[in-house]
Amino acid sequence: MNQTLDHDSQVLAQVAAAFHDPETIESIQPLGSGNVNDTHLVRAAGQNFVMQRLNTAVFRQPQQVMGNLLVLNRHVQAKLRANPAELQGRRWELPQVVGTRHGEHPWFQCQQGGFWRTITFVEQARSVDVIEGIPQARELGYGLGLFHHLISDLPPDQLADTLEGFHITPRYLEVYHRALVKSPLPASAGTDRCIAFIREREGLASVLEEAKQRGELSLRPIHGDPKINNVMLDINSGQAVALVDLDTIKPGLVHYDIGDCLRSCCNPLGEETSDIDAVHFDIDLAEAILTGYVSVARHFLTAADMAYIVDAARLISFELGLRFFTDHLAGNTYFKAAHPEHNLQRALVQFQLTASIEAQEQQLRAVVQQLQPQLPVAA
Ligand code: GN1
Ligand code: MG
Repeated sequence: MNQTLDHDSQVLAQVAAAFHDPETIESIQPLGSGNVNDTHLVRAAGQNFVMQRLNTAVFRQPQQVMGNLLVLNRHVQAKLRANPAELQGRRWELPQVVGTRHGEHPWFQCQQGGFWRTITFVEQARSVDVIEGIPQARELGYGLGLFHHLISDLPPDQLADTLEGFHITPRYLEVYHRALVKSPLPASAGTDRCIAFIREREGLASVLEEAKQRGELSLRPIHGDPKINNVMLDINSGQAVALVDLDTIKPGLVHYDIGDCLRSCCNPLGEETSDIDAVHFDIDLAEAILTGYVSVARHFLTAADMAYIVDAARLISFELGLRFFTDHLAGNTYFKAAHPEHNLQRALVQFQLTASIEAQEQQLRAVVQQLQPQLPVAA
């Protein structure tokens, strides 16, 4: 390693040395574009690793996040050993927790602050921020379906609730109302547009939570953040080979995941675009994703689950817009922002996407309807 390290690099080197013999560390580089944690690629002894500082303002009990990862790993590794037919011959990986060299726990608490952990890197794979075509959409859907299938028999109560309120849209609405009252920001065309958009849709915020309370939808283990670039695709075959970013695994509704997958994959301009008016939801991509998803998820999906898929796509797009806008009002304390209007722009993108889903609701329902026959006949 280079001896003339700046302060941050020194901290990174010190953290990496908690996981690897310093003699073997070849490089440490920033990795990915996460909005919450800090992620680095560490190369040591000829192997790649992902070293992350968990954002403890978000994940207040990071030990529980690690506990969930270990529970998940045990369960999925056992399933993979049985070589399930749903793999269809593909490789499927789950990032593994890497222990510290001397510590009692598989994480490192740095004196300069921060809760750090290391996991294995999925080799020979890449992720995309913006979808590249229909066959890829099918794979992204299949990848989420396979992930859900592999954890569908893991009792959700074996997982800690590491992020209370995550994807509970009515809670985000409450937080938004408080932020709106307190925000010192002057009104602008963008903020007025967001406020009006939210006001017209407050009634839809509880659609999934009410279905859960009525017992129509049930809690299952979920990924929590299966957005497009958290699905790893094999660099040669293009097949989905892993879902990464496993910190939000916890009990929830699969609809949060399906909605997040649809909103992030069917927005061909991507969530970081500044061309707000051109944002749209591509229904052909949605059809391919859902076809891939249902082809494996049909083993556990019910007809009631299917009935709420379109609501989920609309709701999770709306919810993310609401979360970005609330953070803009609160001074960008949750999502990393590159400029003061960044979270406002991101919110407008999600709201435009929501409107596009609403405009195509009937066609989307027809897409879901036509996938129903793939479900096994109820006993
Ligand atoms: C955050 O940090 P990242 O990019 O993996 C957020 C997700 C959002 C996503 C939007 C814990 O994920 O819920 O969908 O940004 N994660 C958390 O890009 O809040
Ligand atoms: Mg994430």
